[in-house]
Amino acid sequence: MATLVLLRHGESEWNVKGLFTGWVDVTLSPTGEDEARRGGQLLLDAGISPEVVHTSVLTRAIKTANLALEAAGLLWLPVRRSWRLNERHYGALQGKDKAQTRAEFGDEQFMLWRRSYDVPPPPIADDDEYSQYGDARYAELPSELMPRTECLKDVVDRMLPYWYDQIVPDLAAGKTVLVVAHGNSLRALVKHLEGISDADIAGLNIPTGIPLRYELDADFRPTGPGEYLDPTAAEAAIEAVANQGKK
Ligand code: DG2
Repeated sequence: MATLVLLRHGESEWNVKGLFTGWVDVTLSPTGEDEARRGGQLLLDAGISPEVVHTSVLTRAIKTANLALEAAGLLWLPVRRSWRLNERHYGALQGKDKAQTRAEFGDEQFMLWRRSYDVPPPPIADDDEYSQYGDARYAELPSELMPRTECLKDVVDRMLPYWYDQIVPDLAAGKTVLVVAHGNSLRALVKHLEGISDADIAGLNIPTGIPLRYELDADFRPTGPGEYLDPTAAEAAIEAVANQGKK
């Protein structure tokens, strides 16, 4: 038995503006900072004490982890980071307004790009102002692994090696693990953990800043459904994520 806690970063500046973000490295909004601190307090109140932390290499997840850990008195914990926990690369949609995109392309195409399992948005050009091509943090990423767009299936494929190689060994050592990542990289992980079908994953939305706890069995499968540490707030926030792009 091991405990795994998933935490989507607090609200980002682009979440507030309603822009597709993906790999664009935006920071937290003031509300997002508060959400991150509250996430740490929720861990503390629930008596959950992570022993190791994994984050993406994006500022909004890193800051969220730091603020949550500080609130929980755990800023000293070992932290590992990987691009494999990054948000889904949103391709040419990065920097675009979600509501405008929905109005321009229609509900069906918007939802295909946003929530289908295997339809990626068009790729981003390397010279686009919102491309990550040439970003120093990906210098060691072989060029063929550097995404120009991703669907959720691509995220599952690049996230799972990190799950098996880096996170599972921590769980196998009996450690309580905190993963701080993103709406879609966490959807990919929850899909794997709960065995959600390619069709049903479209209906799963993850709110910002509310820890989601799993107890795992010896095969690193959940013994029951994931449990949000503030279920009432999670319910409303999940609805808000689902409705993004509707104005
Ligand atoms: C959001 C998710 O990512 O957007 O890339 O726009 O979790 O890093 O804020 P996050 C983005 P949706 O897929 O929910 O539209």
